Amino acid sequence: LRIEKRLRKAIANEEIEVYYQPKIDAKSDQLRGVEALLRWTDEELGFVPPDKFISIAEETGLIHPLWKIAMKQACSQISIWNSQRNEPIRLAVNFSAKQFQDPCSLVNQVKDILAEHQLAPNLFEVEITESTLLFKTTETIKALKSLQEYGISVSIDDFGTGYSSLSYLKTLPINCLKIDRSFIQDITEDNRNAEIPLTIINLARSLHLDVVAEGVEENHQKEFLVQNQCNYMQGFFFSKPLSKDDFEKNWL
Ligand code: G
Ligand code: G
Ligand code: MN
Ligand code: NA
Repeated sequence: LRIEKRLRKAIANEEIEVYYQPKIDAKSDQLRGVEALLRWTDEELGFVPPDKFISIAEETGLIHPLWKIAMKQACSQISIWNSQRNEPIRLAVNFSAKQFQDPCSLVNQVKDILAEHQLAPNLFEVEITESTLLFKTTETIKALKSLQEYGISVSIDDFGTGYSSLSYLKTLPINCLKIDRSFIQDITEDNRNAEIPLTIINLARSLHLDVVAEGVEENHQKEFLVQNQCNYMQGFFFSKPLSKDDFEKNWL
């Protein structure tokens, strides 16, 4: 309850900050885009881990205003960075299942915010978890379809940890699978325990989906993923999520 109160205040005063974690193109070894991840340090509570405040936000209905902060801050920042670059940076934002309860208005708000910041829809990605799809209401699917038709790409986050049925991967509006980091961290120096990442890479390829590896921490994991034609990589090996200033210093 105390956290909820402080969170309301933090949202009202925009004390929540977006951090950016690079996604690397495995073919070119270049920066492809970033995932926006929220960070909150409260005067009284100190640093509050995102897992904690996001689940509270989901329970209390604060997830939508929180998402709006993430969207506006990140879109405005990416737009500034891209105006100074030849190769644009793509932006991925996490969407919570709860937000698809009013899908029509969600889609319109996404379109409005992108337009407001002049961010091309094909540079924007929605990350949802498998559980979002499990709700599988026709409404959620319609919303994802219309985002996709608008040019936005849809990724399934933490893929492999939920209860995905393979049949829905073929029919649902999805562009990309993000292999959960637990599977990447299992890959040993001699490439043992790589069956699951390999299977997901092959599954993605046969369904014409992109595939991202999350949680890449070691060089041998990177090498394995590059060799096996994973499209994109993300993880502490390349960079942890960075504040705007640190991202500019290290990546621009
Ligand atoms: O690095 P990290 O500790 O940021 O993230 C912890 C969890 O919080 C992850 O599951 C991540 O997806 C989630 N998360 C971070 N930012 C957001 C956000 O803006 N919206 C949602 N729904 N989840 C987020
Ligand atoms: O659920 P989602 O994938 O959106 O969450 C991203 C979370 O993963 C963030 O908390 C981020 O800090 C964390 N993360 C990103 N890269 C790595 C990594 O290489 N190792 C570990 N342990 N966590 C990571
Ligand atoms: Mn994510
Ligand atoms: Na993830």
